[in-house]
Amino acid sequence: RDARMEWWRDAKFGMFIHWGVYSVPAGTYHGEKIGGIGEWIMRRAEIPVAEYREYAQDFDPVKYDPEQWAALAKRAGMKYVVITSKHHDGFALYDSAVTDWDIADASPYGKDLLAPLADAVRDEGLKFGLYYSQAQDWTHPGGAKAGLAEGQSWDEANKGDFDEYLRTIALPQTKEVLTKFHPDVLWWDTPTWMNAERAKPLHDLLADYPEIITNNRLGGGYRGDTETPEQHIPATGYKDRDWETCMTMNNTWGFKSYDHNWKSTEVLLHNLVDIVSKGGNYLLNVGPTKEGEIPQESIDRLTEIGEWMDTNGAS
Ligand code: FUL
Repeated sequence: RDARMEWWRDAKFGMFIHWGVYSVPAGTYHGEKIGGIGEWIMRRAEIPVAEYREYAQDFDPVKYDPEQWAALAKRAGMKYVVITSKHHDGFALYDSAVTDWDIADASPYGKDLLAPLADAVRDEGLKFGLYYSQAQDWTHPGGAKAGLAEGQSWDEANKGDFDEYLRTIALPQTKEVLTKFHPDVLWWDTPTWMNAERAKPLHDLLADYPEIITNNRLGGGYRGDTETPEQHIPATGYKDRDWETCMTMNNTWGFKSYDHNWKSTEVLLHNLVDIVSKGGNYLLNVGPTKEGEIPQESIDRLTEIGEWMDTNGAS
């Protein structure tokens, strides 16, 4: 089989990181707890763009310690890390030339978050991957909005032409993340409003990166390299397809201050063994805070998984 997939198949276990401006409201809007996953708060509460942008003023991760994060992934026996370069709220965790809605221009932190993590992760001998929300974007005009018809929105400020959004934001930003960080994995998500014609230019960018591994969420019929069951373990795996179950440790990907529904270490280990025995990978999520800290509950569990690895894991 495909030599390009070899490291990924051997990896079995990776860290997913959902981090962004949504860690500021952390699940609460105007004193009200908003249901659902934390990184969807803008969409769920239909927060106006101007108001959501203000959260970035409070996204100042001075405690961010990429070496610690990379060491934690390594300690847990993980072999790769995939972080959100831009999630559905449109906010980029690196300095993007095509927008000021990014960590360098819109936050007091004022500098790229991704290169230091890429370096730390690779220094630990792990692979580095990027998530990029190519279709949904709730800030840049024209970006897709799940649950709404094309062109519809809750706010005039993010209405616009989807094709223009793809041409002026998604395409150049995908180019940026590929050229700046040379990710080993590119993780597309939610192909809302996509079709074959719209997906093709994004897909074609990958031609210059023959080693890169992509998932099945670009849209337009592109299946990528991997299936991505979310929050569940397929009963029998997938025939003739590589696959990766992504899963949260509590009930949210992005940090929510009041979500304490943590899975036990025992359950996480059981999931890992179940997935690996069926030929898949386990991409287990952490959702750091606005200060840049991985929740202690996640650190505890990953450390305990590392202890289990010492006696039961393959090196
Ligand atoms: C989903 C997204 O909409 C969630 O916010 C999260 O990123 C998950 C991994 O994929 O489809």
